[in-house]
Amino acid sequence: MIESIKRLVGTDKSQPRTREELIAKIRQSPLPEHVAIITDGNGRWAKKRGLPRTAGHAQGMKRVREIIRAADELGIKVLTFYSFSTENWKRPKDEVEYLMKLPSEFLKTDLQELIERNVKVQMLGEKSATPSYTQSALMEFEERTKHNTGLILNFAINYGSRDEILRAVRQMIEDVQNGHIDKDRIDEELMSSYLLTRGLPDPDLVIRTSGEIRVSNFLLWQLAYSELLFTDVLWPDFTQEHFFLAVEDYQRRSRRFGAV
Ligand code: V0D
Repeated sequence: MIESIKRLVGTDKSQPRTREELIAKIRQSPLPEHVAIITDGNGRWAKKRGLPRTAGHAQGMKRVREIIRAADELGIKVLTFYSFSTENWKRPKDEVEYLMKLPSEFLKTDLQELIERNVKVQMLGEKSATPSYTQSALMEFEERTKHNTGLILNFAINYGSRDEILRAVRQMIEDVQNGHIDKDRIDEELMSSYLLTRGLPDPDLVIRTSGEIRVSNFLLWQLAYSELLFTDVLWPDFTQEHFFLAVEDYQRRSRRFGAV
């Protein structure tokens, strides 16, 4: 269990609380605008049960769906999932193939609900390296939800933060050379505008499941001031309640330490 959640549960004398009480309480305090999640532990979850790793990914996708609903219900503005890193190509071929089918799977089961929820789906990362059936599912999500004004849902697919920063630097140098920008005008705001997250607020809260205490090339520039929450819970076991408690933990931490 999340260390800070253990602490929270242990010190909260008003236990037990219903889901609705928890949500109502959370909505009384400032929310994190942007929550980003590293969804780790699908393989380990499956191994513990003697199942193929792909079974962990299937259960992981169900949790993605539940957390989208929870974030939408709370009124969070941006939710980002680190679904596939540039490193993940090194996994067994059949596992990569399975992962690449998930977006089209998700399209069949969830696009309608996301449209009804007014969710806007966006991608971070280089789509062009993925198979054509993956690309068309991703494009259909983006296309069919591009005018929506509710929750912004980002999937980082084939994403790596150092690569993102390098591309930004190269583009900025080109724009200095062709006179579009002035070298002396390069500041944090301009740099942010060259990143894939342009236009989005930086993550306020980053959650990583499954016990690893690293950021692993995820949003390195953007998480300069983020609250980080690491939990031993494996992603396929991460429920809405874990999410609500994580947000509540964030609220307690940001009250204590102020905005920075
Ligand atoms: C596996 C846990 C949803 C993380 C969740 C291609 C690892 C299940 C999507 C998805 C993955 C992506 C884009 C989109 C709609 C859905 C997804 C991948 C992996 C990598 F528009 N789950 N999911 N994509 N997993």
